[in-house]
Amino acid sequence: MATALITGTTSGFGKAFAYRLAKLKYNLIITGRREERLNELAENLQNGFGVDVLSLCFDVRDNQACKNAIESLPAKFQSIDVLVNNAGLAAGASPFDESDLDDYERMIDTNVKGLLYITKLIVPLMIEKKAGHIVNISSIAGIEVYPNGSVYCATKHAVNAITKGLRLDLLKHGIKVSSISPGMVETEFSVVRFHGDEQKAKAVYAGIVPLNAEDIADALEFIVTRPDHVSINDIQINPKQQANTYLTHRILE
Ligand code: NDP
Ligand code: 8X3
Repeated sequence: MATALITGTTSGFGKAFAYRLAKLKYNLIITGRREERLNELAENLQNGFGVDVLSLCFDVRDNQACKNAIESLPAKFQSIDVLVNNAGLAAGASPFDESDLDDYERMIDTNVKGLLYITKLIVPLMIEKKAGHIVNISSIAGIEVYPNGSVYCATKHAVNAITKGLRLDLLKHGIKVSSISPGMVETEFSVVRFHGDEQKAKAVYAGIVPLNAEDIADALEFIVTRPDHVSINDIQINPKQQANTYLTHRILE
């Protein structure tokens, strides 16, 4: 059986990815900071799909914690076939002059540095076995910059540059590198972005039918189930009512 490591599985895409890959019979390493959610998820995946699940609770912003987690992998989880770099967030949605430096640091530390810390630890394991697949979760924000989102967009532009660079550098090792770049998906993402303000979060999706985490899991399933000779570079996926980052067709009652 193949093994996948997914970061950020306590919610949203990551949780849907875990269920989808368990359905595809992957053994799983699931990660996040909320231990109770991780334990519950691990139990459901093991009982529901008969796969082996290892739960690792740590903050991807902490390089030493990432190292400790990966170095603690039992032998049977050390051969990782798929790495899904999913943990990430937006913090704040204000014009540059009104936005908060702490929010910038949270986004850069999580979306860029956290992704690098994990990738740096997993790539040698993949090189050793001359196989593997890295799937980075980017965003439409990595393609277009929108008002009040400069730093979040910058982090996803960075994810795209890293994805392309990894694809070049890991080519000779037989490692595939893909990304998924979704538009608006209703998860806990907007609640986190607006620092817990549920009303502001709900307003993001007013008058549109947003994507849901299952739609993104469909994209991941497509990417990881292609034949070995096929590599999907990126899947950009939007709701029907979203043309780009700032043009949505809202039908308000
Ligand atoms: P959620 O907020 O629902 O999930 C985010 C996940 O990331 C959680 O499991 C959270 O776990 C984890 N996470 C966040 N910070 C850290 C950290 N410092 N260390 C470890 N884990 C962390 O959001 P989504 O599922 O929507 O987002 C997943 C990814 O998709 C992100 O990279 C986001 O940028 C991207 N994305 C989201 C879109 C959307 O519209 N929803 C669209 C395009 C891309 P915990 O809090 O337990 O640590
Ligand atoms: C999240 C998508 O456009 O809401 O990455 O910022 S967007």
